[in-house]
Amino acid sequence: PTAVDSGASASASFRSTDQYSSAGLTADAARVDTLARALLGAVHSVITEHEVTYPEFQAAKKWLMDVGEGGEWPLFLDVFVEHAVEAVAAKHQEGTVGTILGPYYLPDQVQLSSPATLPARPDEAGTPLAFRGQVTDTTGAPVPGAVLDIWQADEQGYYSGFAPDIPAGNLRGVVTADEQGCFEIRTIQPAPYQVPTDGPTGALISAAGWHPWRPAHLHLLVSAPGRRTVTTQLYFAGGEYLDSDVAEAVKPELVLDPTDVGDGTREVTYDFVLENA
Ligand code: MBD
Ligand code: FE
Repeated sequence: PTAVDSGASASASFRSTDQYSSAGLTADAARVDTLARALLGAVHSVITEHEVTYPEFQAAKKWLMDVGEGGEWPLFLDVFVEHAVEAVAAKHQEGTVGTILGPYYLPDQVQLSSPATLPARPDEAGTPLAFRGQVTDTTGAPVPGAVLDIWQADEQGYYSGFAPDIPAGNLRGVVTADEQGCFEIRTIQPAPYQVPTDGPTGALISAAGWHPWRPAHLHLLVSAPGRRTVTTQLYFAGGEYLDSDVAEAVKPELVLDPTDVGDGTREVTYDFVLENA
């Protein structure tokens, strides 16, 4: 998939998806003054310290315009900035450790009950994965009827809704756990994700000599009435890019180590703890 297919599609989704909403933010001139002044001050410092030239300033301006016109702001900001925002939020959170949401969440996917199999193509490639666990509260009590909204890339690293030729809803689902908060989700192991190399975000990455990869991951929103929703991602032990995620969103608590059960299927258990809202 090209940048037009993936990075840019995230712009349309961003504007219409509750999870990305800034509703509830109140106008506060003092806060805007503080943040805008600090941000502009940081930019001015970079220019002064590194003696940024006019051609560099104009190239940066063109690149910023390209990111907007290409619809890649959600992609760029979630890859390079969201981890810092998440770290601030995490300071005041209890329960299971989370990480960034990223640009490829889509709401209103198929509703399933545990044990569930994520929608997949008849010939979906990839190692089958059985993912099980239990959702509890901070006292260890089961949370009945918890919901796991899960989405992932396929074995080529592409997300449905953000790549051509993948059916809508593929490898996405909203799974309700049982009365004990227990769940089982059958899917395939995703592949690492590559930031599209043909858009402005990819152009920056290659101009800087960085690599464009995220380690393979499952995305989850784990929720229940009266609890704070956990936004997280789970990674795979031994996988590539775990130590060099371009989005800096890996945490040691989030690395799964599935075991092969013999028939080619891999199994893993991971429990979630939700704090009260
Ligand atoms: C992804 O799949 C992702 O999870 C993030 C955080 C950024 C870009 C692509
Ligand atoms: Fe992702």
